[in-house]
Amino acid sequence: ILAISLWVAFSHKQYNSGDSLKETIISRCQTFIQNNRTSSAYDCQKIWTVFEQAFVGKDPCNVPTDAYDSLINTIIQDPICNKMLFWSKTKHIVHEFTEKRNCFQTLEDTLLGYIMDGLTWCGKEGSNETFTTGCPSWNDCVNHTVKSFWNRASAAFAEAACGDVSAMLNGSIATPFTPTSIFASIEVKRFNADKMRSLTVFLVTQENDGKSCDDPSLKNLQKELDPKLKYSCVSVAKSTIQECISHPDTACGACW
Ligand code: AVW
Repeated sequence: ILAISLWVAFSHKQYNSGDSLKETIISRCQTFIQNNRTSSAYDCQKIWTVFEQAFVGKDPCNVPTDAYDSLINTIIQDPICNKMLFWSKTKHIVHEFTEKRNCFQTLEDTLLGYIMDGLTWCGKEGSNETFTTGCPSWNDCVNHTVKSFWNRASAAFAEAACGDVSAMLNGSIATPFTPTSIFASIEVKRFNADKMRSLTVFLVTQENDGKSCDDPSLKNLQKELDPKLKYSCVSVAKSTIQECISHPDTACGACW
């Protein structure tokens, strides 16, 4: 009896976890389409099916980035040139800012990024289920199910970057341009100087950071860029951004 109860409880839990991920993904997809008047050509049910095919039945540490190619191709969105905003170690403040006004668009403000932001998922070899708990941690393996998704989605977002592009980096950490970050290791490497005109770094600083646009890691960033791209860096106090977040009516260009 104990074995049967455990089996019932266990299988029910697993069923619910995948089921609620599906509900979350489909409802986020529908919300985004309604709120952004995005083309109704996107079929949320189809997006779920294509998403699932990337990892279901696979070892959660053996999902390479290209497993998500079909998903990326299904959900492809036109980039909004001159508004694209990349970020590294500034996730919270960046999204508080972009949520309130339309000056910038991050990956998480696109349909794909919006749907997946903050979620955890994985499959299991020999199983057709989807799991949201018991998945490996981000740094446990190279071909990590969730990490591969963000690497693939970030690569596509960066390849599409066009016009005047911005990046918000963190001036309160030792290396604002960290080589191991997605921004440094994936996105910057995929910037296409034929589509892009410039990169502006907004370095978010706090009073006692001592970090400025002269930071050596930002010199490394500059070296990585195609010389055809115009590079600039502006140091912006965190309090100035917060002020702008609390006054959403301030025009984009008047924030700093
Ligand atoms: P980040 P990136 N466990 O702030 O430059 C779970 O370092 O890398 O900025 N999730 C993790 C972990 C972890 N240990 N480490 C990183 N992440 C995820 C996409 C998590 O969601 C946009 F286009 C964290 O918030 C940006 O321009 C996120 O990776 C660029 O990639 C970023 O970590 C930011 O990537």
